[in-house]
Amino acid sequence: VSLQMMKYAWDNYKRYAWGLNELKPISKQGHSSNLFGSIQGATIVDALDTLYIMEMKEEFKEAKEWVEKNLDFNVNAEISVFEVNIRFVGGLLSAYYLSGEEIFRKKAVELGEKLLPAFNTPTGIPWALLNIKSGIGRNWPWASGGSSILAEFGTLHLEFVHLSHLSGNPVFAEKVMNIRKVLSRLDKPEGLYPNYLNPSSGQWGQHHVSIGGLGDSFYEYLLKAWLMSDKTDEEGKRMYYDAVQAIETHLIRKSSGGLTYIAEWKGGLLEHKMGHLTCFAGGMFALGADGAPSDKTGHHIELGAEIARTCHESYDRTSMKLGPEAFRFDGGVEAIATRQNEKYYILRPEVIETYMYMWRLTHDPKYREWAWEAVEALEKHCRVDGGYSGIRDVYSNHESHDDVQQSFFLSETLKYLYLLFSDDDLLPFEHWVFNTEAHPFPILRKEDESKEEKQK
Ligand code: DMJ
Repeated sequence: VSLQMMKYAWDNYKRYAWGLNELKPISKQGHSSNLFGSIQGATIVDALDTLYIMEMKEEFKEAKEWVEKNLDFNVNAEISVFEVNIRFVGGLLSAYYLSGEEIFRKKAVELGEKLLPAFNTPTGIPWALLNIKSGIGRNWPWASGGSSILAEFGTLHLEFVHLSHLSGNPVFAEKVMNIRKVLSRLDKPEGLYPNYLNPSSGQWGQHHVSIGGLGDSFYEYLLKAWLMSDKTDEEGKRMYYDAVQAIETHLIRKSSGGLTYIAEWKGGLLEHKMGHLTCFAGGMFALGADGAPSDKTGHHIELGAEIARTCHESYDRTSMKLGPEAFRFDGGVEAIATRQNEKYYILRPEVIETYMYMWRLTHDPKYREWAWEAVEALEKHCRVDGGYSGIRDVYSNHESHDDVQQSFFLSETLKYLYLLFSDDDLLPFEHWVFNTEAHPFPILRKEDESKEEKQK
């Protein structure tokens, strides 16, 4: 089924928005997001590996040809360093590792080089936004007194380690190791990492902590950096398990109805709200269970299972059976969105991602059943004439579509569904880690490194 869904999403993109960033499936035209500036083709690059894994050979070939002929980074564009890294660098790297086609390696390294000026700050903590022609960077005007964002500068590590590995140029890995160093030296309030850090002063901004938006993939990349290094990156490992300990103590709570959730922390006060984005953490806890201290392994799996259950409830308690952007545990509700501007669903993957990890790690059939419910809901409410669209209010009885087919729907949501209903030996966890946009990167083996050393 996810294969047919992919075909439908792709064919419509091709028909109405080929070469543009994303598709507007209702108006049947291209959608341009300012995250990528004037870089084009986000859906193509994000979808490459999904096409490859699903063995959609014709489509992969036409996507590759588009990359060869049209993917151009010599543009005057202000881009989001984080978004371009996870979708474009990540998409090109995984396309290279899966297919072995040199063009993807070349483009990934070329783009990586364009991103380097973002690190020209007093601390080396990169800017959020960068003009890739002039090399001038700045931060989001809304971010706490000129701060950079934890989930943005903390989600470069996997890609940059691979860029050094593939180019032979250590500069990429040095940049992200320096981010690590700055973070590990800083004092952390209650052991927690605030979402805002000023790249000039090296001081935290507002003490807001979140495992959802603004924080999320920083934690994910600590764990995955350790896994991707063949478990040699001890610092990443230590920082991950210490952070999870602090998150458990200060952020994880149980509702009176028995649902475990992860709250947000604002200068010591809890906001009892969980974002759809936060739901990825169920999969992360389960993936990290193996490396936890031996008496904690079962506990981390259990935590993953409880988050999965809570996120499933957030879907089940809507009329469309698709989860809202954020749901609350206060004012007499549990796992329900109470504010109008939190009731939307934009084809996000996090809940299905967690089902996929839980399925692989436990083989409890309920995760496939829950994923199937999501497939039915997507088909019923999000599939439209010109592709798949997000929904403005998942509690309503009639759909109001947002008219965007997000590129992560093809790279993540549909890929995770496909993996969930495939055998475990398709991209097995022993060999691959997924970046935060679901692009698989191979684990870098210790033996291979020492072999390379010898050859030198
Ligand atoms: C994706 O771009 C990535 O998963 C990112 O980590 C968070 N936001 C979207 C999906 O919701």
